Amino acid sequence: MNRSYVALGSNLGDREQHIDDALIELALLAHYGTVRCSPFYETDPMGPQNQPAYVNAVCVFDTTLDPFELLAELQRIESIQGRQRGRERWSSRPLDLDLLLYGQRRIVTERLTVPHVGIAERSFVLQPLADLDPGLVIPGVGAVTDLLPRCQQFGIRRLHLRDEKSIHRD
Ligand code: PH2
Ligand code: MG
Ligand code: MG
Repeated sequence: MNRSYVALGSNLGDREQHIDDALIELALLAHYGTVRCSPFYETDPMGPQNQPAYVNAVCVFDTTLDPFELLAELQRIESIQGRQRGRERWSSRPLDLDLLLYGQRRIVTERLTVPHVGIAERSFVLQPLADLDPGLVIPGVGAVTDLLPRCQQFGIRRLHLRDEKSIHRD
């Protein structure tokens, strides 16, 4: 069993609805049918500035999928929610799911890098990680609470708390 942290982002359409829908899909993958999600934040865009603000959050769940199977599932969920791949880097998207952490694993391949490459630099990732798990240490990188005050701040505004999502299977 591996504890996985996934970042969620949306800046097109009904942003919060996209993230809520993704949380249900992720709960279907999660071993106990449960994902725990951070508060939602509205955040200024990183990269091209001629795009709408994002809603960002991070969730955590346990999974028996290996990291590459999990990555494929994240891409499947992005595409069912209208994401078109191969567009301009850092452009607007209805849903972005990034695998941030997978247990204590460090993975560097062409398809997947874990911990996620941008994890230590983005307040819209570190703040929700710290909300979920204040004691979290990112393998090979450091403690989230040490990284947070030093990272780039993207004007993040807390929206509201989310309940834990649980899917009960028979
Ligand atoms: N994601 C991007 C590009 N820029 N900006 C914010 N604030 N939040 C994001 O999730 C984000 C971004 C590409 O993945
Ligand atoms: Mg991203
Ligand atoms: Mg992505």
